[in-house]
Amino acid sequence: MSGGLYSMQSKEFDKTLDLTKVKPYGDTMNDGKVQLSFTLPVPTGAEAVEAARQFLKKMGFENPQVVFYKELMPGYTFFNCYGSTVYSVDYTTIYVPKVESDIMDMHQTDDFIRENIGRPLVVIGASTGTDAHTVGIDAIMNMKGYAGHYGLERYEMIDAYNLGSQVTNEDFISKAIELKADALLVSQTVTQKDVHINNLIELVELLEAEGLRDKVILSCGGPRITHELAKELGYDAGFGMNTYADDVASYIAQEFHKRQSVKK
Ligand code: B12
Repeated sequence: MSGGLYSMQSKEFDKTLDLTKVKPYGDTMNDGKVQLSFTLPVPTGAEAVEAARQFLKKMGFENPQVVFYKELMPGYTFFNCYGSTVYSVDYTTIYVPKVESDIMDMHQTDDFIRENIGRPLVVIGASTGTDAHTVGIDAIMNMKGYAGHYGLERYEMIDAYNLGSQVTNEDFISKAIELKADALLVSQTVTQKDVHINNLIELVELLEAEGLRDKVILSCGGPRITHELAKELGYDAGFGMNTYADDVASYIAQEFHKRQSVKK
């Protein structure tokens, strides 16, 4: 069951909000106002604007309006549009599997590890396979952090190793063995032709072959990664957009402690 403080506040603000039939909010509750942009492969002009309007109608928008258009190159027109959608969603039935942990800040996580584990946790991260995107894994690991959240390298009780990008699964595992890693962080940004799925599965298979899978906390992340997908692929946790180091550090610390307690 979804809801939360924000919706409660909206409910107090406007009595017409019905969480079983939620529509986008523009100027007034339930007006269904949506802004969207797209390109049509047609020459710029009145016919292009009409084509965009008809397209919006077919998508279920009432009162469609093209508010901006521009030729991108001959034969292509870009549009910014508004419309009121006729559709709604039942917010009360939404269930999204998520990583379950209490999110702590850097100092709280350091204290938690110091008190409950008593030694620094070794965490290695990389953008693996052919993926050359480093900004996501850097955001999580870099000393200077991201959006005001320090990365794992800044944590006193985490020994963080960022191996960079295009790291093969074999090299990633070798490094995990060499450093006696407690947790592995895999970043995947490119999802064309499901390259991330194959690559993520391969890592799990190689870890299993080495007898390592159960000895590490295995997490993956990226803009198109969900916790649900990660679990399906044999990972312990998956992190998507808007993740900060705090989220993953809290999870690793608490999960490590939980496993330690089970072993005792
Ligand atoms: C910068 C960029 C590049 C740079 C990368 C530079 C670098 N050093 O990283 C360069 C120019 C090299 C590049 C190359 C390519 N790119 Co590019 N790139 C981008 C771009 C513009 C931004 C990505 C980014 O940095 N985001 C910012 C970070 C902070 O966000 P994030 O990655 O989502 O990370 C956050 C979360 O996802 C999460 N997270 C991420 N990883 C992890 C890991 C763990 C463990 C955890 C816990 C959390 C976590 O935490 C982060 C912080 O909140 C995107 C488009 C876009 N606007 O997103 C395209 C984009 C990702 N690129 C794309 C493509 C296709 C490519 C190329 C294949 C293009 C080409 N044909 O050559 C190549 C890739 C080659 C390769 N072998 O990988 C596509 C991917 C499409 C797809 N679905 O697969 C995108 C979406 C552009 C597009 N719309 O087509 N790219």
